[in-house]
Amino acid sequence: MPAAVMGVVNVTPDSFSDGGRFLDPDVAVAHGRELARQGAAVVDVGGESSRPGASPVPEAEELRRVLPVVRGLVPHVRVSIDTVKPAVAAAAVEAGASLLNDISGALGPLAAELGVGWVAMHMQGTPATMQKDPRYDDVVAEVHGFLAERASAARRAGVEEVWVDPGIGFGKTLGHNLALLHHLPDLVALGYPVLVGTSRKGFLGRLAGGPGGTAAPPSGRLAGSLATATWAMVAGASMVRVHDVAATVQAAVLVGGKEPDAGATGARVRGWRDGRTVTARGEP
Ligand code: HH2
Repeated sequence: MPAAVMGVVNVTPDSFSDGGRFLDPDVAVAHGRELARQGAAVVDVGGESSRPGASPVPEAEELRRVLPVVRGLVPHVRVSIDTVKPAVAAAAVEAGASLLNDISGALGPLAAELGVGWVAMHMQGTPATMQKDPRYDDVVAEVHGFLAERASAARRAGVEEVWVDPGIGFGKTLGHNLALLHHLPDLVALGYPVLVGTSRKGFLGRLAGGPGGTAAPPSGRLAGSLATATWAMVAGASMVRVHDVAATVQAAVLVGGKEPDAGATGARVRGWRDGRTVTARGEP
């Protein structure tokens, strides 16, 4: 089963790579539908940037941004809601989202209550300060330990679909990100489906290098994004979170090693590796 591709729709003015492009709900829904057509199994809708230095958005504003987009996409593709606010998560689920993408790693009990899937991501600190001076004694052991503990608590609380995500770029230096990517097979070995998000992130800009020793801008990070997504899938990740869906679906098919059915792009390139298939609406 090839890995699934999660496409990103940021309904924000300030996201680091696509801020301001999808603030109009109609434009956001059209983009999400296009990502689904390109093969995204899940479209992740977010109304608050978590880029380094970002400040929180008031709850009412986040709701205003995401709800029309969730409602517009739900008939067409499985929708996840990228939020750390319980009220936003609950309203998005009411509107049809079936996966909580939780960068705080704290909403497991809410996912249990709402009866939806949950992505537990690791972050050190908060977006406002996380990249100031991230420190770990052993980044791999600490991140994997945190995720194992949160995931098993969520399972015990009754969440059936629990994903773990090392949180690339969230309170991590270039070295921390590379170590976590290198040790992905150990995270996969914990037994939970793994989601990885590297798409267009700053550490790839540093690797790509822009003029005069500066970091390459997000538009110059496709090579690194694809290389890391491909590596993550080879290492056993069951889903990758990306902005460039069409290119990543090609990589997913190549890594999966199976020709897609005639007429299918990612519409049938979806699922996770515990043997279950996920349909567009998220039912096993
Ligand atoms: N990365 C971002 C946002 N949400 N969720 C998960 N599970 N994993 C990630 O790696 C992850 C995430 C940051 O990317 P983006 O949404 O494009 O930017 P911004 O936070 O500026 O909106």
